[in-house]
Amino acid sequence: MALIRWILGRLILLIDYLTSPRGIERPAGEQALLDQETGQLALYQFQACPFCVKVRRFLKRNSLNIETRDARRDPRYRQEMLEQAGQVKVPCLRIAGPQGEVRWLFESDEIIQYLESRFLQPERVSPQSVSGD
Ligand SMILES: N[C@@H](CCC(=O)N[C@@H](CS)C(=O)NCC(=O)O)C(=O)O
Repeated sequence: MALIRWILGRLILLIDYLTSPRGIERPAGEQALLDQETGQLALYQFQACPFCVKVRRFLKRNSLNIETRDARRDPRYRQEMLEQAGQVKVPCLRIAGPQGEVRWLFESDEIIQYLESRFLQPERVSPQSVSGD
């Protein structure tokens, strides 16, 4: 079973590599501003998790530069998730607010929806407006 999972994982990574989206180009100033805002976020993930691949492809397609943290390979990140998010389930978006407050957002679809509404719509939501609140 572990072997099948490993093979499937490699296959997902290969397909992801071969069909990697290009990303969009923005004016430099606009991208720099966006990078500054997304600097408050981090995506906790596993490399070969299909839900994580989905979110990473979304980030790439939309040129959202968000730090990715591998919670399988790096025990530090795994521990952070356990202690602060309450579970190790990926993908999970760590959202730091302006006062240093931290929110953890689970579910790939929720993460994509949050990023879309915060960064890709003309009308943006505030950093703390996480659905499910
Ligand atoms: N519905 C969730 C599914 C997430 C999920 O099942 N993630 C798996 C990895 S693919 C996980 O974190 N499992 C816990 C573990 O492996 O420790 C989503 O769309 O994000």
